[in-house]
Amino acid sequence: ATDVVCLGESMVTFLPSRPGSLADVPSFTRAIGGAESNVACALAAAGHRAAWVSRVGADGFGDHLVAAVAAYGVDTSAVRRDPDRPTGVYFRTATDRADDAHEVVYYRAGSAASAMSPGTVPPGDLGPARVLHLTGITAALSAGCLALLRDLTARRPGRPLVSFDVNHRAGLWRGADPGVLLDLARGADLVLVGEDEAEAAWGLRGPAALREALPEPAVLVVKDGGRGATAFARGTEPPPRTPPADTPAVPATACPAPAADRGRPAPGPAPAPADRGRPAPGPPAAPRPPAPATGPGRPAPPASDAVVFVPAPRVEVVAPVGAGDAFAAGFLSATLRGLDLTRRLRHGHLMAAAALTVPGDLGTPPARARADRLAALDDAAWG
Ligand code: KDG
Repeated sequence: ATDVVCLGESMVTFLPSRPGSLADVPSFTRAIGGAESNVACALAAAGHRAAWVSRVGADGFGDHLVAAVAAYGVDTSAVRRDPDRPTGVYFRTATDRADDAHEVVYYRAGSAASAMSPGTVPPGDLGPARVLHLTGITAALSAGCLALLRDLTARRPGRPLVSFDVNHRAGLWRGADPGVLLDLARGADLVLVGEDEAEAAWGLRGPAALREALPEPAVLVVKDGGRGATAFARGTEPPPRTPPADTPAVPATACPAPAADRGRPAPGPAPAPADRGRPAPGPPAAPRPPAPATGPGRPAPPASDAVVFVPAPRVEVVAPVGAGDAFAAGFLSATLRGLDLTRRLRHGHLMAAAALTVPGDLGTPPARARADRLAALDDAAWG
């Protein structure tokens, strides 16, 4: 059985040989990218059974993409080929200006994956799996892709645990309202969102405002770049569905933070559990308790949330693209293993650190034993 199915578009990625715009860079190196396949690759590298579901063209880029993702140990058997539409492509245009240091330029309109819809992805391609991982990128690709996400985030009995990374990409939403991402997030069990994207997409600032706007997901993780991440978890968090016989079951009570985590104040400024050098950008903001719900028709925000903040380790950032996917993979990996909330956040940070320190999307995650040792450091050693 599959642990995690990740559905979404992947693209052949071109990394610039030197900083510059598309007009200036003389050559590019081929790599692969795509938020959901990045998560699948990182999960497979961490020893989980991961599958990627998508569409690629019946072209050489599609051949390369499928082969490269499969080489990570990901099940690609549900990636279908479209003879009429191309595989998407994107370019990184790294500049040395701090304000737009790592932009992406997409060539994906009309791609094979953008033609996905509820009618074209057979339910059998999606499982059975313990977790279904989706992102907001898919919602921006086409009306059919948005309908597919609406369908997959509809609450229905027996569905897998639905994980949703908001992944607001401003370049894909020109003229369209990313407010729909909030509706989709409300249908998920586990939501990951960056503070910066939440402000850009919805005008919501800070973890407490986000939890107030998103009380439905059992777990909400709010990331604050290089500072750290805050997780809110309800005591009734559902376990990932149908644990296979050869992995330990995750009891329904195992996922919420242990009593010691509940309401724990934020530890001090980020230290380095590893030996890396960039100073933390400043002390992390203390997690604020969720505010009470307001307005008619909104469910009350969870009064019994565990709230945990874990600072990010300091790393020498080479390129930030892919770090959010790696964080999601680390958090999901620790969730599948039934670890407590603090360790789930720490595994997210450790995987993200691996992606931050390479030019491409995919870093080499630390071996599980090493990641477990680092995630088990006491707070003083970690933060
Ligand atoms: O998270 C990394 C992705 O953003 C990158 O690989 C490209 O999937 C991509 C996208 O749609 O932006």
